[in-house]
Amino acid sequence: MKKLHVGGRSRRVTERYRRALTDFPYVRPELLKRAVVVCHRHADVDAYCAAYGVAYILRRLRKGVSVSVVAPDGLSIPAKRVASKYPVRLVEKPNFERADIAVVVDTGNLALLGEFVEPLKAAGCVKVFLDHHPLSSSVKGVADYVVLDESATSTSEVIYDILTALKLPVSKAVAQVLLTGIIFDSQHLKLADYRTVKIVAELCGRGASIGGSIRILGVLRESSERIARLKGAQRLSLHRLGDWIIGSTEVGSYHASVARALVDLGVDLAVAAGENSGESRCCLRANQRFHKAVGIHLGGDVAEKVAASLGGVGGGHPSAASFTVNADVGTVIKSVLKVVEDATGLKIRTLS
Ligand SMILES: [Mn+2]
Repeated sequence: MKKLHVGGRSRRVTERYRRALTDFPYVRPELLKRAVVVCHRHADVDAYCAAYGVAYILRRLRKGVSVSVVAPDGLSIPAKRVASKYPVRLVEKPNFERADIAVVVDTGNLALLGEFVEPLKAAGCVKVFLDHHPLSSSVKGVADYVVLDESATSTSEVIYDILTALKLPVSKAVAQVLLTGIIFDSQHLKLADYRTVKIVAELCGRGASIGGSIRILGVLRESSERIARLKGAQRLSLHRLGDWIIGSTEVGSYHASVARALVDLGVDLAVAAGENSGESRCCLRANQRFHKAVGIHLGGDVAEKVAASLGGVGGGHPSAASFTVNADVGTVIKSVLKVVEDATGLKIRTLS
């Protein structure tokens, strides 16, 4: 099978990318009976929304196709909120052997598929990866087709590109869901560029609304999440990296939300970690100023490195990343600070 990899940092839409969009799903629709759509573990909003969009596209292309969506280790809390309003058929144990196609969304590293790595590798079906993360060798080794736009703020944008390339009608529901994925991954459009804004405008033209997405994402947080954010602030340790402020903290849950909250409070780089049955999860968030000036990629330069050194998995974006390892929280935070020191060549000073 001819593999089609479409990548690059360029915003320029290449002919190859355009062809990849119009050829999706690379299986003749009449042969499509069963499809599995796979999100990365602990699926975030973008992954869920992209999966919703793919399920919609496949059903439009082939009436009666059975589409099941799988999220290893379930959905993140905000993704659950999207799912309660816009459900898909979520299954715990997908049948890869009987599937004609497996579409993996928003997953830059194969290890993020957890227990489904081996079943996916072994499956005889066509394997398609749709993404906006840098292409990893682990994905290259398995994928038959990759449609990837690293300059897109979200995989939901890539799904919208496919929808329009195939000239499929965009329902109000799918417009709202894709817009929600875009709003989430672009940090409420803070990272949006011309093309993102153009897609957002088109989705709003199909009946979606920005206010609607923000309401789904939940400005009103559950009290448990607010307590985690407040505890995160209460237990905050501060460090200086040159003129930059790094904040580290320990919380049991809502790590991503806590890290985001610390950035909102004023740290340049937030490290929120917590232990759960021998495993530590850590989320990293930085403000755009830090990312632009310091130039470290929290996914590739920090999360992946710390995860590799402590025997775990991780990855992410330039200013948002996470990882899970088998180590205690103290070791995790120390390792993050050490990797940041090594990557920047600056010394970290912990404030008392
Ligand atoms: Mn994403």
